[in-house]
Amino acid sequence: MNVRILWHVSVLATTLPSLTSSSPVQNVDVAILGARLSGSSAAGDLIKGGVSDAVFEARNRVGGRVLNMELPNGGVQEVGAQYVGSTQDRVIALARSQNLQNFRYWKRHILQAANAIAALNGMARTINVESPWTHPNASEWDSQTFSTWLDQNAYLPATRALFDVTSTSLFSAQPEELSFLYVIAYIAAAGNATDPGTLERLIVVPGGAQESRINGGTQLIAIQLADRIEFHKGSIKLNTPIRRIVKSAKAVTYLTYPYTLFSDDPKTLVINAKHAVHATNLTVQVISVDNSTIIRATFDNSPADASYGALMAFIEADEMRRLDSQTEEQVQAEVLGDFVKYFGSQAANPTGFILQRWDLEEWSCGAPVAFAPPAVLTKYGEALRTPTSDFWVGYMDGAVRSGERVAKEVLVALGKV
Ligand SMILES: *[C@@H]1O[C@H](CO)[C@@H](O)[C@H](O)[C@H]1NC(C)=O
Ligand SMILES: *[C@@H]1O[C@H](CO)[C@@H](O)[C@H](O)[C@H]1NC(C)=O
Ligand SMILES: *[C@@H]1O[C@H](CO)[C@@H](O)[C@H](O)[C@H]1NC(C)=O
Ligand SMILES: CC(=O)N[C@H]1CO[C@H](CO)[C@@H](O)[C@@H]1O
Repeated sequence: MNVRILWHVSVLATTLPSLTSSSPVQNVDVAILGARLSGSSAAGDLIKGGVSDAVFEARNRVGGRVLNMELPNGGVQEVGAQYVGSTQDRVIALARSQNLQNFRYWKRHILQAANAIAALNGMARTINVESPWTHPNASEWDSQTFSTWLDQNAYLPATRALFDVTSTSLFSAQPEELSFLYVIAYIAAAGNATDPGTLERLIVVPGGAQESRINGGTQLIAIQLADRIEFHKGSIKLNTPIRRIVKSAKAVTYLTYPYTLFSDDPKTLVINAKHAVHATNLTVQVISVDNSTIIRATFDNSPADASYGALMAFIEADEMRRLDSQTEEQVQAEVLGDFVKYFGSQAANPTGFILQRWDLEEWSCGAPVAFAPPAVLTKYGEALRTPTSDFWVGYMDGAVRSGERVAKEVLVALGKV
């Protein structure tokens, strides 16, 4: 049987323990790397389809960059992915099937630079979301940055400032870092098979990707997926980073673990799997174009019942790079300084404060999404795209779509459907 390697896994260039005949062996039909939304939804579908599987997760929790945190008042705040919106049908259907309720929390629209947005949307409509690199203008667009295009099409200072904030909010990257083709393809993916992607759907709140939140916090989706896997006697192994994958002549995958960046434990466990699924790898109250602030956008993050008030903000791209080496206290002081500028002196004394530094997390290395600089999509697009979703790449919806697709493909390959 062919071994399918879905999704790229980076292998660390350290000395790896060797496989020995004394290593314990576990046999499963399918081994799944990563208890994120994609891996967990695939695992649940596979188990329902009669396939034995095991999920291996490096962290001590499920959900990846979907993470709930508790405030001192008991309220739940997401510090990772939290919004769901129009055309994100699969993640909304999954949450509904789990009896999770979404709610609309927004009050205001953002201004739009209408002509540039219409031009971007027009280009996005001509993209084939399955293979953006086959577009007749792919080479031209992939050889320039988003910034180059903005220099010509959004050069008025106020318009440019809005696009700069849009870029850092969507990608946590400056326009100078992004391939223009990647930006167009990302806009094209902000839709589904019947509703083409638009930039508005990425950035506005009503009708867009940030339209709704999930009552109780989005990590409940990952936690319930994990419960479904365990209910069906599947397993999720936490604290289990997979460091090495070996294909043998019999086309069986061996996955060896455990040891972490910091300990070199020579123990290995060998897992024999017929298939491997690699599932490893977000409007607004304030939009600020004042480059002396580190917070450029804030969101009302109060719970559905408004029992307390919460503000959420991102520190993006160059601002976060500047703060990477600072302590939590220093970052908190800068954030509260900006909040006071926007909301007044009351904002200086919150009853609780949560700082989540995704850029310092070993198993994420940053957030919210991976992006392509120029010349990556046209060269490697096919290899990068195969395992992921055509729509809502980088969003919870795209994760659920890819998990569901992979489960279907594996069930077909194993002759279960
Ligand atoms: C696309 O999204 C819209 C809004 O969520 C939905 O009504 C429509 O059924 C979706 N189309 C498909 C093909 O899923
Ligand atoms: C592709 O590029 C050509 C030349 O720059 C331009 O005229 C054309 O409008 C572009 N196509 C799209 C879909 O933007
Ligand atoms: C902030 O913006 C002003 C005006 O656009 C510019 O002159 C200045 O260099 C910018 N400062 C930083 C730190 O980017
Ligand atoms: C396993 C894997 O592909 N990890 C990647 C996740 O995304 C970060 C940031 O985009 C990469 O640095 C990792 O290599």
